[in-house]
Amino acid sequence: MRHKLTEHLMTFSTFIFTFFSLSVDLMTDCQMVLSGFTADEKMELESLKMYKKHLLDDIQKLKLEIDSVMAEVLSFESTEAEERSMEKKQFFNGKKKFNMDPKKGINYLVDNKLLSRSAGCIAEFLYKEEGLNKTAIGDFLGERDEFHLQTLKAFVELHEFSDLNLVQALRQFLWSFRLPGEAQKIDRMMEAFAKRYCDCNVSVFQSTDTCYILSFAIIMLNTSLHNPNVKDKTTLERFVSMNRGINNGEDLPRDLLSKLYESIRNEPFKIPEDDGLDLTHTFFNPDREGWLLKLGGRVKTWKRRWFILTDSCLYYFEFTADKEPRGIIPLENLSVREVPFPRKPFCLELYQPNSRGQKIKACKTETDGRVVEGKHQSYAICAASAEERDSWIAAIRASMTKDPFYDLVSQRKKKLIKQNQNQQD
Ligand code: 4IP
Repeated sequence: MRHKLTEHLMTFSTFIFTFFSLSVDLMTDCQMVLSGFTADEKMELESLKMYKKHLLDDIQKLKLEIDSVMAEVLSFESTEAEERSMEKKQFFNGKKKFNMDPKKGINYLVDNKLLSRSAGCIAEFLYKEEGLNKTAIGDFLGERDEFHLQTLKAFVELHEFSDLNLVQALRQFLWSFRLPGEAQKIDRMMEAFAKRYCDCNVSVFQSTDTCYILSFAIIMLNTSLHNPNVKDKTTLERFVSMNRGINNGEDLPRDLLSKLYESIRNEPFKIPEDDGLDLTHTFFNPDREGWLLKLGGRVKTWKRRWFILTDSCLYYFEFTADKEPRGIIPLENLSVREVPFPRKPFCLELYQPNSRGQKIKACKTETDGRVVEGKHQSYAICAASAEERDSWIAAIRASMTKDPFYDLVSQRKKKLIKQNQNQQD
């Protein structure tokens, strides 16, 4: 629209200048023949001369006016382009902030009028916008307050599950974000998923709870069949028997279960890679963090390291602000206990109760930057006081026993059993 206006103004000004040049030519011709005219004709020519002068003045004024309008239009265009590039920059910043801290990122985008604070708009942003960290999306959607619940509902409703079997629907759902680590968050998201699936496929399950329980059974089946660390693979028979009576006291059709089983066996779930590029977000809400001393694996030197306990893993860093840890110790299959050390009174030990003498599965960064396997048979770690040591031991133990899936599913199963009992009474 604005470009059209500029074009018109330019055409008009070209026309004025052509007209101006023609008038000047005409007047010059008249002057050349002036000597051969009568007094009346001379007067007429004089008035023509005056008219020419007015005309020239008007043209000049018009020209100045056009110049000033043109300048205004051009400056308006460049301001608009600047504003657009500023907005683009702010939007990019908002996305970056979101990846670091989802709530802050959304507030920033809303405050800068780049996103409307409505559940629907935010859900669409989370579902469609490229470059968002899927862990951050999961964290945001898993929050408990009413607005986040509405956003989660709107987000789930953007998924179309009609005529998909449960595995196909889960594939779609689990690709749009990363399930958060916190049990209650997982619960809310899987509940919303189950509700949406049942709304899209009305006659498949007798209740949302059935869909919820079976979804977890499928996720666990996926881990069992495709995680190389799980030696005892779930068979179809076990999968069927695990899910006995979950359809309001009745069994689900064997055909359905075996179809779902085959689907997972043939193709594992594709879980989005963590696209945060660094581990920063992992350490947002650590279970515990602080300075501790750690004894080396082969060379027995004590090193002061910043420890972060989160997601059933212990990370240690040289400096608190480091983005990459020096070492990562997964706590799976480990135990923790107090241990006495000469001249180091407040020590704890991480050890493998079932495979003593073997190296603990862990990784560390060598001084040349290579990531290698850890060399420890046990980790000796020293705190500054008995109190600190004990609270680290408690936090590590709590982190080790955290199995969100197990608790969620068993609660839901209990609820179903109770409902069935009430119906029978
Ligand atoms: C090193 O001792 C440090 O204590 C390392 O700790 C430790 O690696 C090494 O153990 C140990 O040899 P020096 O620096 O005196 O050589 P950090 O990596 O925290 O600096 P861990 O595995 O404990 O991280 P080995 O087992 O790699 O030798």
